[in-house]
Amino acid sequence: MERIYLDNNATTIVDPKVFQVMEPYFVQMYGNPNSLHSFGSEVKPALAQAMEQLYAGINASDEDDIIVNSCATEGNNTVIMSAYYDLIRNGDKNHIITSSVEHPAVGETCRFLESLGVEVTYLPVNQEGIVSVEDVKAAITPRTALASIMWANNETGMIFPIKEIAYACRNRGVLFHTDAVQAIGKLQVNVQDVPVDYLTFSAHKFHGPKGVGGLYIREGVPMVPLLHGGEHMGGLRSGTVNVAGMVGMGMAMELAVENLGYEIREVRRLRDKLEDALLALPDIIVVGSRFQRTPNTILASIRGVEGEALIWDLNRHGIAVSTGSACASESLEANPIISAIGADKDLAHTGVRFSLSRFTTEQEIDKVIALLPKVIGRLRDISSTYATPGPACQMPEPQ
Ligand code: 7TS
Repeated sequence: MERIYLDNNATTIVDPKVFQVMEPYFVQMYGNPNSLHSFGSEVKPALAQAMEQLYAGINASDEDDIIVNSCATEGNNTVIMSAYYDLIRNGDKNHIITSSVEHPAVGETCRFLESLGVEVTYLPVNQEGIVSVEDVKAAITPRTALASIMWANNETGMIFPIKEIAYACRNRGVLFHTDAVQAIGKLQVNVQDVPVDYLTFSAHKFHGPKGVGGLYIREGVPMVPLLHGGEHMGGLRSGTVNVAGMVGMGMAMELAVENLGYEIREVRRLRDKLEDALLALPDIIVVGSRFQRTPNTILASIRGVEGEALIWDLNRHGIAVSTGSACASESLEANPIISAIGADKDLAHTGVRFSLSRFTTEQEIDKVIALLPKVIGRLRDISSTYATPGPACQMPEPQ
């Protein structure tokens, strides 16, 4: 059976061009780049090139740092724990601002700091699923050390007003971090234009390998390392660098920038085609305006259909979608985003996320479009709630 992968916000296929540049660094050029012999020195040019590709990809300046690490979870933990060690434990701050819809790599790290006595504000999102600049401004106090707000949400694809939030933080002397995992390759990410202090990304979300990520740190901004050891990455992240991973991430970043036009035009066109087909069916809503979303993402709420049930049915047909974050989906809890936007509780379990990539074809989308009415119809036929929706099952009116 031909399978169709529409879960690209969870992870992506490694671009064959990325795989090709990584291959020599396993059995041919396997030296430790810190070694003084030729095995070590021969890998260095590729690492330097990868670094250049990363700097160019986000338009970082030479004075800024980019730490190559293991994943976005590590990058997010590094920034938040650094604020704790530097400004809270050893300073006079005691407050962090974040949103209620961050990935657990931010949310759970903040919760851990709460257990150590740090005050955390979890800003709500509006019915479009967006954090407002005004809310960020209102939450800042003289004791705020850091604000951490994602660039784009992984479940809805909604794009947050990061430039305005970054300026609001800078104007009040608050360090600002953004988790840009879902932005790279889907939106223009330019740290000259948007004054973030820290930014995290992860290669496997933009057709690079798993287990390698990056943390951008603006020049002059404080950073206490999470991993201490052999002074790799200028002492900011010790541990022998994942050479093949870094080379692959560099190439993946270059290709992400190169393909951004295609993503914005073609991936969006296919996404919109799928979204239009979904919305043509009765009782389906899609979270957030498509114009304020990453070009590849749809979070649909299908009344009367359990998200998990739809996933299993589609999976039987070889189609991969998700209920939201794979990291949280084993818990079978109500989709926190659909809860956060204020939908009634009958809709909380109905979220299904479709996320495309530049490898998604029109033929694949057409197949999914042809199948959806049948699968949804069957699940609604056996639903105990769909036949008799009561008055409590209404979506809230947009404000
Ligand atoms: N931040 C965001 C916004 C993410 O979407 C993810 C993964 C991470 C951080 C973690 O990245 P990692 O490199 O540490 O794995 N998000 C998802 C998702 O939406 N479904 O599965 C994983």
